Amino acid sequence: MAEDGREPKGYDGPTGGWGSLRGMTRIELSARAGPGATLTLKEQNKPGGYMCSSCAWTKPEDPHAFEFCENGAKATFWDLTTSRCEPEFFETRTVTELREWGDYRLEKAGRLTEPLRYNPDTDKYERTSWDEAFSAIGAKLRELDPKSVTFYASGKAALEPSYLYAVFARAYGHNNLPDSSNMCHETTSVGLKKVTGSSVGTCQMEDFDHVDAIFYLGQNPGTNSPRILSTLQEVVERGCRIVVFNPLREKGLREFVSPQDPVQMTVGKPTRIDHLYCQVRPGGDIAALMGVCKRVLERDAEAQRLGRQRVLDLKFIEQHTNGIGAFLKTLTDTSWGELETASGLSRFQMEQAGDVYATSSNVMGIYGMGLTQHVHGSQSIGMLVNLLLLGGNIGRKGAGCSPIRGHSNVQGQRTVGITEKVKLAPVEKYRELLDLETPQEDGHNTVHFVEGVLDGSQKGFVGLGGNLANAVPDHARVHEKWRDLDITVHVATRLNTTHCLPGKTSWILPCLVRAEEDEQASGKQWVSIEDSFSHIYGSRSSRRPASPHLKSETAIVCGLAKATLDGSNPKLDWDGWTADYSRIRDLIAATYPEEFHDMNARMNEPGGFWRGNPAHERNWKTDSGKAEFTDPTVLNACGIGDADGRFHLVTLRSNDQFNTTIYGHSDRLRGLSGSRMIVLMSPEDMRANDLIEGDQVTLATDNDGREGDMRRAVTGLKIVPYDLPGGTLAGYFPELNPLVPLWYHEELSQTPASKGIPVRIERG
Ligand SMILES: Nc1nc2c(c(=O)[nH]1)N[C@H]1C(S)=C(S)[C@@H](COP(=O)(O)OP(=O)(O)OC[C@H]3O[C@@H](n4cnc5c(=O)[nH]c(N)nc54)[C@H](O)[C@@H]3O)O[C@H]1N2
Ligand SMILES: Nc1nc2c(c(=O)[nH]1)N[C@H]1C(S)=C(S)[C@@H](COP(=O)(O)OP(=O)(O)OC[C@H]3O[C@@H](n4cnc5c(=O)[nH]c(N)nc54)[C@H](O)[C@@H]3O)O[C@H]1N2
Ligand SMILES: [Mo]
Repeated sequence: MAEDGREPKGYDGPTGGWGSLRGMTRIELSARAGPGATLTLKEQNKPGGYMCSSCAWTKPEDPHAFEFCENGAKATFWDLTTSRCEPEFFETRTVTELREWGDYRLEKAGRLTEPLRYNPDTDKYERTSWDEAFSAIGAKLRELDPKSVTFYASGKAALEPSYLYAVFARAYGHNNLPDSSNMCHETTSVGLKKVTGSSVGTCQMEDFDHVDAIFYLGQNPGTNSPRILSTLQEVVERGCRIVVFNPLREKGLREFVSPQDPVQMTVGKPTRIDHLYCQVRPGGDIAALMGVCKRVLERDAEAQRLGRQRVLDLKFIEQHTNGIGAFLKTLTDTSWGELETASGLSRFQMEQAGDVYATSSNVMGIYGMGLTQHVHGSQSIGMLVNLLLLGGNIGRKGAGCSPIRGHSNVQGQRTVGITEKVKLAPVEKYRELLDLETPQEDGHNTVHFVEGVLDGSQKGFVGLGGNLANAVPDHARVHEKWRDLDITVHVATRLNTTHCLPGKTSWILPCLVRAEEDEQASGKQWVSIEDSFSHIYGSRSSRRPASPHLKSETAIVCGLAKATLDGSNPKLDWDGWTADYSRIRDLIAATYPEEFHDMNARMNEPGGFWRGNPAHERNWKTDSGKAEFTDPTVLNACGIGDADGRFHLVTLRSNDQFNTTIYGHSDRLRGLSGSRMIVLMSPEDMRANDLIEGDQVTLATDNDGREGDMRRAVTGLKIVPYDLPGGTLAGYFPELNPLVPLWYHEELSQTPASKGIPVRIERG
């Protein structure tokens, strides 16, 4: 396949199957994964083994012989590459040169092996020692006002380093603790919490044994959480119906062949996953779900007339919910025509989906970035919860609301205190257990931090993983200003673009990956992580690290903290914690006794331990003490509506990518391959706009005349015809991030709205 161009025929195989094995092997070769990498995979997601660093989908109690998926394997191969990015690599390359490489080439240089310090005179990173790095960073951080420094976390680091990272930030003097969640599921943390009292999903694995219908919105399992496909296959095969809402016809939601099943792999037919596929337009979910609710009410009225069992669960609604009246009034006042326009669906499709709901006993809602990354994303989540509440489908076996989280420990990082919101930090416990008084005011989330970079008020950045300068909105502007920071520190496994934007002083601190052995003074260490179902698992590997100079994330956090703080608080035992992580877990257990008691003993139970969820027990931690119906203020979740010549752009991940890490150039499940600088557009829209395949265009953000705003554009994009709703375009993250204005974010959570960006097409 040409590196530049598109696979002409498109992909007609199912998800999983031989295609996924070939995809894995291709990346194993291209990543130059070391000998034994495939054997290491056998330990993945098993009790006693290590937990995959790719997605946050749950790890079953009784795992398959190979409990991993195509993309989990790619992530592991990527981590276990034999390529090394040693200090010598930088001798012949300036940072200015490397900045032009892009993340694909930079990451391909291999695993970072030794601490590096930026030398502004030579414009190069140079070898340094850990001691020198820690003490120089500590000295610089002490010079700065802590409030002007942000500690970012990208969602991979385990619970132990994450807990200590949050303690370090607060002992130093700020709550500037955004994590990747601020660009991802923060809409869930705020929006789902507002209506159910729970900031995380309410389902458990056993609910899948009882579910009859799943409403599956804005999540792409074939690429982003492939292990869920075996579960979806099982539920479909026992008769559960899956109703999908997605502007793209994603292969993983259409058909699947289990690579675990030798018969299906050789002679069997793929399993059809979707019962009904609704190609909503971007942000169309609010209206689409209102249409579904309308139908459910019609079916309920009909049941009442005929003396049949009601569709609504009246007892539940009365006992457990608040605010249905206002919602029903809005529903009655909104016409089918309005719902059709705002959703992009026909009345018939919404009615069919409503019929599935009305004829199912146990219904689950599952969603991802297609809901959270919109200006009114919390209203989309609210509307999904409305639908579930009508039938009493939360807090009951086989039912519930299940956001699919991103990074493998992103939920866990929030759980153990990485948050910019003071009210969510365990302030009392810090005082009681650590004699620590912590700052009173909220810190920066990602958007605030980036605003601070742009206006110069932020002076320092420490990143526990991630590639923040490339993951954020408006990154062309951000890149210009990032270098004005006084200090940038990156704890990382591989080189990326953000590292190539060094501040006035800058360090790269290389760390172990989860699939490597972590040996400290008291012996080999376990770490722990939390999945999307709030289960906590131990993780350990016996694989030799990529370099003898690497440190664990825990050791690095402790090293930085010790060098930065004045050492006057004997309770902050950074050396002791590094020597023995079980002591950190004791501290986590003491901080959150209800959820984490006996953590050291319980984390290695098969299937992990569950830290519980009040909404699962119908205990609603909301202001009213009940689950809240949402009365929507808009019908479409995009922040800027329709206008002549305006399209709404969705930014996507390909099947060969983990966020900004690009493994290769094949987006197999969408039948796309080659250049990532493409714009997908429906053939009808192409005709109407006089465009043909391969035409070169520029996309420019349409800010609806916002005063004082700048021009944002990405050039050099090629048009590719694709099955999409009218008025919709799609292309890749992070290449299209310069089009997302920093101010275009979710209304309650400030999650950047990367799924419904208003743009115009310019030729050339
Ligand atoms: N292999 C791999 N695994 C990953 C990642 C990765 O990059 N690669 N990233 C990890 C991370 S951090 C995260 S957050 C998750 C992300 O996983 P997802 O939540 O699946 O996120 P996206 O890939 O951004 O796309 C979401 C889906 O939403 C659809 N969509 C877009 N707009 C709308 C809309 O308005 N309505 C509806 N209903 N659908 C819409 C898109 O077509 C797409 O299918 O995956 C995690 N797992
Ligand atoms: N337009 C648009 N923008 C988006 C999104 C979108 O859908 N569209 N999605 C958003 C989402 S959901 C997210 S989560 C963010 C992602 O944003 P980030 O989390 O900041 O980005 P990643 O690409 O996951 O970070 C990759 C880097 O992490 C480092 N790394 C990898 N493994 C480890 C490890 O084990 N430890 C440490 N310390 N470092 C490691 C490597 O150096 C690698 O280069 O992007 C967001 N941005
Ligand atoms: Mo994410």
